[in-house]
Amino acid sequence: MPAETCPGIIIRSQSGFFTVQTEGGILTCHLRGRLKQGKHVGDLAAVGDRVQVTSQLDGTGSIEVVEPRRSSLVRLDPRPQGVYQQVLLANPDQVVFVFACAQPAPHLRMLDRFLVIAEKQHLPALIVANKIDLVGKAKAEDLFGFYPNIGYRVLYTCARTGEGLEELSKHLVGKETALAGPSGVGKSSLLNTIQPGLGLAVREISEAFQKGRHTTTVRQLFPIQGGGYVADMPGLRSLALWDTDPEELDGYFPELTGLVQHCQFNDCTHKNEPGCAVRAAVEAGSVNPGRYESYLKLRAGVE
Ligand SMILES: Nc1nc2c(ncn2[C@@H]2O[C@H](COP(=O)(O)OP(=O)(O)OP(=O)(O)O)[C@@H](O)[C@H]2O)c(=O)[nH]1
Ligand SMILES: [Mg+2]
Ligand SMILES: [Zn+2]
Repeated sequence: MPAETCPGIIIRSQSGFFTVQTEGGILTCHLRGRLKQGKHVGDLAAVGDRVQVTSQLDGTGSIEVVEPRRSSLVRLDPRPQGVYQQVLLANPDQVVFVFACAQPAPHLRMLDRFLVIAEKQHLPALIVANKIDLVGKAKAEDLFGFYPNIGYRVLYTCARTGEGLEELSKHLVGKETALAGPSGVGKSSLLNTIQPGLGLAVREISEAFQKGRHTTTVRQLFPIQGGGYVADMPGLRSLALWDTDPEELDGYFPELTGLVQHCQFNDCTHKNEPGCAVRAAVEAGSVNPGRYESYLKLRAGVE
């Protein structure tokens, strides 16, 4: 019985079932068996994938084709039979990293690691400094203010008062965005305020600072008004920098890429070699010392 296919986008995936948004509505689908044949080293279908589906008489659907991805946010998962590529999000246009100015205190070395991951996966990154009500704009700019100098835009927001949310919305419209950041920084709160009606679970203040699991655990794309989708991505903390050569790291720090060619040794590790242009720039104050610390930490991790 040949059925007509129609295009759609996977907006949710759970236990082998995919929720697909099509023009005609939402369809719960499974992956057509023949797509699973042969060897595969990563997720065949993931949230964000553009697909072709057919609908069955019982009202469910079947994914017939997964279109090639134009980008993806991937986590490598070591398994006994080899490293498996887990696709956290297919086809993102950008990643938005949300950190709080306080409660929890921003861990900028973690932000730097996220930025390197975005660079490595060729995804434009935007930084959101949320909870500015807790510290004031001036202190917030003390914390995050140098990032624009190295090419990362910073938006200052407050999910409580709505400050900065109009600008954030502008950056989200028409794009597919991965929203990431530590637990408790207000990712779900921001989405709820931008898009009333989503009703995402937000942690109670009393539990907000307990370490452990994210309140948000299901991977899902939310359509936003005016077009586009946002994915609230829990658990990026465990996203390791995989398969990266130490020298490659230079290329993922935008403020270092133009400098390294001026180091005296072309295999300079920028730690303590004589004639190191990176160290000279740190000492002269043109490279942020915290970023240099992040560089050394990451470099030690991939060596
Ligand atoms: N003062 C203040 N509190 C905020 C702001 N945004 C969020 N919160 C509070 O911060 C706590 C955590 O918010 P969530 O939205 O659940 O944080 P999340 O980033 O989604 O956390 P996970 O789902 O665990 O990753 C809640 O108590 C919110 O009310 C803000 O701009 N200012
Ligand atoms: Mg959340
Ligand atoms: Zn050097």
